[in-house]
Amino acid sequence: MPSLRSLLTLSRRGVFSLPAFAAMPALADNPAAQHPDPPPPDPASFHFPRDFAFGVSSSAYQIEGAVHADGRGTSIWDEFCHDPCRTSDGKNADIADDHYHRFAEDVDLIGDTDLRHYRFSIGWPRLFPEGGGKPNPKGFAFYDRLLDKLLAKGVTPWMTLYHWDLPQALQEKGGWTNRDTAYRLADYAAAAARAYGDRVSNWLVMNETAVHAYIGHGLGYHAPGLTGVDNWFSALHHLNLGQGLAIQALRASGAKGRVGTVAACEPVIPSSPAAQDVLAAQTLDAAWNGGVLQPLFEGTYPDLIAQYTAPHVRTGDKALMAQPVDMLGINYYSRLYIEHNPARPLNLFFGPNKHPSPYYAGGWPIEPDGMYEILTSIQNRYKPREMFISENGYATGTPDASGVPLDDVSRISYITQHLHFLRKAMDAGVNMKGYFVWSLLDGFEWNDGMKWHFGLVTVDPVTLKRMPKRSYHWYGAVARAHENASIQV
Ligand code: GCO
Repeated sequence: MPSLRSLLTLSRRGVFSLPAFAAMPALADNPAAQHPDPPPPDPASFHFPRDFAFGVSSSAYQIEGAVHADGRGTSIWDEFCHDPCRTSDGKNADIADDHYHRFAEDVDLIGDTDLRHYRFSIGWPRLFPEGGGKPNPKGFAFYDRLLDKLLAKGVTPWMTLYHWDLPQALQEKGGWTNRDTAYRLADYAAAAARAYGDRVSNWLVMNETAVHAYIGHGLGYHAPGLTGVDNWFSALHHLNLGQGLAIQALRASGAKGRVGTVAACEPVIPSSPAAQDVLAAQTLDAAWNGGVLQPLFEGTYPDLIAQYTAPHVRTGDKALMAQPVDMLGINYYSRLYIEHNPARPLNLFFGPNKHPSPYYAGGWPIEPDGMYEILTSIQNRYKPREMFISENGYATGTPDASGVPLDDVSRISYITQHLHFLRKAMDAGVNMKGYFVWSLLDGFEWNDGMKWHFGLVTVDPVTLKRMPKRSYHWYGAVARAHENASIQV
């Protein structure tokens, strides 16, 4: 039986580092060893409509640090990272990139490279240390400063309200397995609309409710570390309910512009044609993709999981979950490969990827065609008013003695390939309005600690000095060329 630590190397997709997949292709930190990358394309060679947004994404807990500063309350991830620390490298986010104190420099990094859109999240424990009740003025003031700096730099803010950092005080009352938390989220959303509605016109209620429910409440590899089918689907339903209530609360509190949310959506593939693997993949597809999109757009749950959410659904919930959204953010990284596993919830778990995709650090396959597949599938089924890629990114491993690979042509190649398939989806009729690279900075990567580096900019772990990579300059040139392009496409 693998040690707890080896099992805990599961990040959202990093299951391939589990011993069970030792036969997988070597997970080279530098995938160029697997396949030479082409030279970066001309940044002006991409053609997208004038209103298409090129941006960059982050989240509060992964970059801010300052976990005890200015009255911030404890979050479930602070608990997860201490006594004992349950990250695979033993690292926590107490400092992370210290964005809380260095936000002005980071906003300058965004604006100086002509990126005009920044998706970030606000920290619920900073605004309401106990999850509700007494607000923390210094917490609200931090995001005032961040928003004012963004607007002064000509960068449009896209504000995510909940990116997994639930106040621990609410967890102690059951967290997302307690229906009341859905109503606390709505109160928090209303407060954010009142405080920031004069400067924010792109609101994103949730980040990846299905992932938070499954990995944090079903598998226990993410905070709050709960396990089991009932915790998984109790959390999923209350997250969907909270999302609907928060959308209503934002609008009722005067939020202007576009109100939407962000879902992790990927094609789910059986690891083999065996009937039990096919059923496992269909079931996870129902929980991961359908379990969020169907309640939001249709007010129902997919048949394959409805029996698990039913005990938590009350009369009227379906109408509350199904709220009109102006936009839908899709986080796409790669396909998911699932197999039958009787030792795991719902007899399913991540399985080997039998396709010889090139991989990057963390075991993630490079499958840009999967983005086209999932976007066309969502467009055809749900017909969202607008969509955008809210996260798509490439990780390298912790730098070796040679230092951080700043000449990250592999990341440029990854972005290039995905922009190609994004354009292809648009040509097929998918109404895409933007693309946000995950992430601005190398930051905290959840249960993998500080192990994987997704940033366009790396951060020295000791000095916290920001060092832009080649991809930062190249992607900024793509945004600049787009802004200056004379032709409409
Ligand atoms: C997610 C989260 C991000 C991750 C990123 C890389 O999609 O899991 O939104 O916080 O850091 O996806 O795994």
